[in-house]
Amino acid sequence: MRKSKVSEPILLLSGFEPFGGETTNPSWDVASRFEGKSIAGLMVKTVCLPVAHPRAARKIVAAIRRWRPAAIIGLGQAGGRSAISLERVAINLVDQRSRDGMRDYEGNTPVVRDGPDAYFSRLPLSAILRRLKHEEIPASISLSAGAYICNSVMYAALHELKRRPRLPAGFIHLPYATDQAARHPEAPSMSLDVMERAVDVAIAVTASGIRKQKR
Ligand code: PCA
Repeated sequence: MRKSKVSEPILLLSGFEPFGGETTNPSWDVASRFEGKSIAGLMVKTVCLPVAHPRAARKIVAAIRRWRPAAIIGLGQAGGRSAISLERVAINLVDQRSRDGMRDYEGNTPVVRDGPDAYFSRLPLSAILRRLKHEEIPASISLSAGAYICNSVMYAALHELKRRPRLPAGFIHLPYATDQAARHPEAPSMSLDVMERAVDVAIAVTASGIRKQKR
């Protein structure tokens, strides 16, 4: 990694503020390490999102309009998962009832009114998974990004990009970081350094997919 040139295409990398009683969120702790870095010809711009609907979805859409990125990767914490989760699908549903302290949206609020039921990730998930396995980083493809704020951000980004179908965009959930592990002794955790390596791989593989498109 090196400092970037201004002319490089942008990869927008998002993370989240802490939520649910945590004081940190590995998604932002990892994302913020990449701000201004150049990886495989893409310059990384980061944005930290609130864990709130609809503010998070609005903020990612505003960042897409502002930075006009060539690729987007969203990061979020999925406490309890044991591996890097490459999300395959985002659904048009925000269900916040199960979360303590959050407002009750009666269950079935759409992310985007009258939007399609779902969007599929446009990241090269199989290629990313292969590279992560090669690096011996635990990872898997996930069929559910949930129905909470991470899902809403993935959905809102893909909806915003619906007229740019070749632009790679998607979402990756991260386990608890080791600094959170003491509060969750039963749950798996991963070090921020390993998660950083995983995100670096995801960015590099995404960048190489863009280069292949151009050939
Ligand atoms: N994880 C939550 C919201 C923010 C985050 O980091 C989720 O999975 O929806």
